[in-house]
Amino acid sequence: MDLTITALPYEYTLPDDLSKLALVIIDMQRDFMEPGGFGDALGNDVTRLQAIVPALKELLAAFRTLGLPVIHTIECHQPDLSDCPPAKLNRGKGSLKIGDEGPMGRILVLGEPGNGIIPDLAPLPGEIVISKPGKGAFYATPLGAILAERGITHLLMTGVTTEVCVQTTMREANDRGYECLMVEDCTESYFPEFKQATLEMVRAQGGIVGWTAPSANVLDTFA
Ligand code: C5J
Repeated sequence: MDLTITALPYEYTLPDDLSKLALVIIDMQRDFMEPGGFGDALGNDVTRLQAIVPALKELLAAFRTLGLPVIHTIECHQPDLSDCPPAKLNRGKGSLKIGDEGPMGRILVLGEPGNGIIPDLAPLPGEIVISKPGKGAFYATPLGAILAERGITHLLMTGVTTEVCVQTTMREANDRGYECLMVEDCTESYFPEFKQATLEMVRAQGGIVGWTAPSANVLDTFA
């Protein structure tokens, strides 16, 4: 297998041992993807996020076929909201706040129907699922310890939303020394211009935060 992915700002080199490469799928939850969830309560058009599901499903299937690590994250809070700082709880003045009862259960609360991952991308037994109270997946979670324990050094970043939880996690990972590539057609934002700006800013200055590439280039490398 050729261990390079055609990417920007230049080719991304995979580790010799592919088990050191993980697919990170950020927050593909009904709360962000479907009407009646957190994203919708904040006034966003959630339907546009659906566009990435087929490509992400294909990439996930490739990782599963190769037996490579897959890490899902969910943004969520405990039912008593003890892990939700007032600054987050009160931000936004949306139609529903975190913890309020919505059509899919309590908004952004762990275990509620709306807080789960969409069925198309449901985790399989054995795949890691990180519950995170913040935007970044390293904050107040065991993610760093899990990656270190498994010797994972390279991360393919996907999910929603590009400029919030995906970018925050990629920046956290970059500062911790991980080689990160954001998969362009497997991440989406409520704001197309923010997605474009994020892709450009992470790969600017020689890849100051990392690389970007379309999923076809990743799949070509695996073929
Ligand atoms: C947001 C996320 N946008 N998963 N969360 O609040 O990006």
